[in-house]
Amino acid sequence: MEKRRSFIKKGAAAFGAFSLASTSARMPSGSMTNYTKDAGIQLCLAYFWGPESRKIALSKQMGVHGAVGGISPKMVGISEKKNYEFEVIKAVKERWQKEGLQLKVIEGPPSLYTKTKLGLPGRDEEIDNFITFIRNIGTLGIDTVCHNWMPVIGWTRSRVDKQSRGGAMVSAFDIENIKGQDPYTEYGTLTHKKMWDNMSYFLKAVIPEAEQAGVKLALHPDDPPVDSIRGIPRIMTSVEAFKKMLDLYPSPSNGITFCQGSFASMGGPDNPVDIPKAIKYFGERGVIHFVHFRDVKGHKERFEETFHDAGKTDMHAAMQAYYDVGFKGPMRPDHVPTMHGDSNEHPGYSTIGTLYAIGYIRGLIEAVAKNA
Ligand code: CS2
Ligand code: MN
Repeated sequence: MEKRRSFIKKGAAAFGAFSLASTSARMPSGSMTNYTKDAGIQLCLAYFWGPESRKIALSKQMGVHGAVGGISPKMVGISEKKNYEFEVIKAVKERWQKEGLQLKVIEGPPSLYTKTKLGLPGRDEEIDNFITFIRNIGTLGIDTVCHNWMPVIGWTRSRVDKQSRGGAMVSAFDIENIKGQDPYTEYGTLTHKKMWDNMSYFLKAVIPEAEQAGVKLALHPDDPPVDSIRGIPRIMTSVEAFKKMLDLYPSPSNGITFCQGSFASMGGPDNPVDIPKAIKYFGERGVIHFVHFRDVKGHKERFEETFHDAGKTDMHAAMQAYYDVGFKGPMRPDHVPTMHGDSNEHPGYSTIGTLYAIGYIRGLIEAVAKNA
């Protein structure tokens, strides 16, 4: 009996050792040792209103060191200079470094040129300045620019205080609300073809320079992705439109800001965009240079923004798609709900909402990467 008991004990011990040995040999899944933080994705926050000290402090506590913003001469005390000039861009880059952050993507000025998008006199000077800007950021090692093709009226909503989960406030859009607006802006109306012609003219002038400078342009979808607003046509409003844009000038420097919320609000109630499929398609083409990871409920003519875990998209499947295509570029939470105790002064950019979003995004990345 004694012999049998000791055999079982030895057997169990051996088995235990074996299973431990085998898992240690196999590096147990879930171990931190062989996990690259955020699976190599560069998490960033947007600082469109300058170096906000509370947001910077929270970013560093979260270990999120990427900054996204525009080039503001005023921010660095050189107001007399232009935002595309080397000295200004260098000072802005160094200002973020001083805060312990790295300017990863330029989103906002100077990449918002109206005459270029509308094809007005003076566009060539705008394009020349944009090329100077591209050359300068390339020299300074900033390699991604988020731009958009929404002249005059940028991202727009019907309201920014819609009640969401637990009383948080989100932005919402209903096309009925804009039909009553003044029909036209000072620019009157254009055709969609004219907007495409202007896009082609711009890409032909700028993409060769961006290639030379090692800079990637990442075009953001029109938001909301409706046909036109107050006479200004919107063309970047579907997956097909992005395929057409890419084919206007195929190049690693001509890519996309995959704003997931904007893509999720494309299509009608019965033909939503398949987000993981779109990520896979554009990701396999190597043209997703920047991601805005957010979600909505609804469709192009009527939607509201949501908490990252409460929208229409399977966010885990979306993150799985980024992982599967090997996306390791900059990603930011984009718009978030304004949560209790936070101001709604900058709708979509509440600090508390951003904390929740970063935690959710990081958790999703880890879940995907550790189950790969
Ligand atoms: C946003 C942008 O509409 C969107 O999805 O990413 O509009 C962004 O908030 C603005 O470009 C900031 O200036
Ligand atoms: Mn966006």
